[in-house]
Amino acid sequence: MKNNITFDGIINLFTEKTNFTIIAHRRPDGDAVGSAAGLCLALRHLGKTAHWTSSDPVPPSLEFVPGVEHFTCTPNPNAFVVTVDTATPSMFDKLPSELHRIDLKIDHHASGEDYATYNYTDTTAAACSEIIFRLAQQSNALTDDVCRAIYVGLIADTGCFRYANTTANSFAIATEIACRGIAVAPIAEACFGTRTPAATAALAHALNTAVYMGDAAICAFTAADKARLGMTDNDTSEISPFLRETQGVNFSAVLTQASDDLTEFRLSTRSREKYDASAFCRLFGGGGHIRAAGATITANSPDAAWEQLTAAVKTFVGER
Ligand SMILES: [Mn+2]
Repeated sequence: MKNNITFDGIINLFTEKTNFTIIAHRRPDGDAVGSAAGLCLALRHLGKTAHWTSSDPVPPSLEFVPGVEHFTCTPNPNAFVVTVDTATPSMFDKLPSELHRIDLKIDHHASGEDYATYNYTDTTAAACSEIIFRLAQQSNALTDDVCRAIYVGLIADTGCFRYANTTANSFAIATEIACRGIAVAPIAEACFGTRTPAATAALAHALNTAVYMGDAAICAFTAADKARLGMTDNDTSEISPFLRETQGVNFSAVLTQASDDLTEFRLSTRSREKYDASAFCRLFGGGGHIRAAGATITANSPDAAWEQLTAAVKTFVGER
């Protein structure tokens, strides 16, 4: 990947253009929502027309984020189209095809593609929201609500400033946000201190069924498991990080069968220093970060998907 636009070049585009459609990746997480909603609010503060979208709805746990009200299911393809936190076209290809002509990509993933007219990737940013913060700041568009949205992305991708990607710049941005008098504790409480009853049930299922292979921990949810536990796909987001917390576990993987397409199994992985989770996910055409990555496995049955996963894990962790 190679940037073909500078930070200042992006500021100029934000000044020149009047109408924006922002795309966040499918199954939007805290950084995707924080980046998209934050950028949307900043552009609106500049007097622009701006909406944002994703191929999946905003999860209920992130509906509190300022700027979520500008999410649209009918995005304007004739606007200037910007993707945020979205490494590859596969992360937005379920959106209408007229939206696939991307004008500007703003991202922080180390793996990905330059699929836009203008591509800007800063892999030193712990969260894409960090880039959006600096862009909004330089554009004089840093409102309190922009900061709140960005803080969501910042704590989501750094795990509340615990992960290896956390830098002095992450803390500097948090400091600048706190210095404005914004109450940060309720944001952290909403993101990290609250769980749905179904997510707690999902955690119990994971703890009861996890399989350990060498220093890897893996578990699976079939569509039937999800129905029995009353779960949505959002209720599994905590599980792969949780499994990794066990002493001696250096890699965790959670496989979840999609309810709408029973041949689709979503894979969420986490790793410690020893392994590259994104390299593992690339085996299945996915990607992400070194410590947190995802992919989709296609299989005719949960058993077949599980077999694919365990075979790959066995080779990956070198267990015989
Ligand atoms: Mn991100």
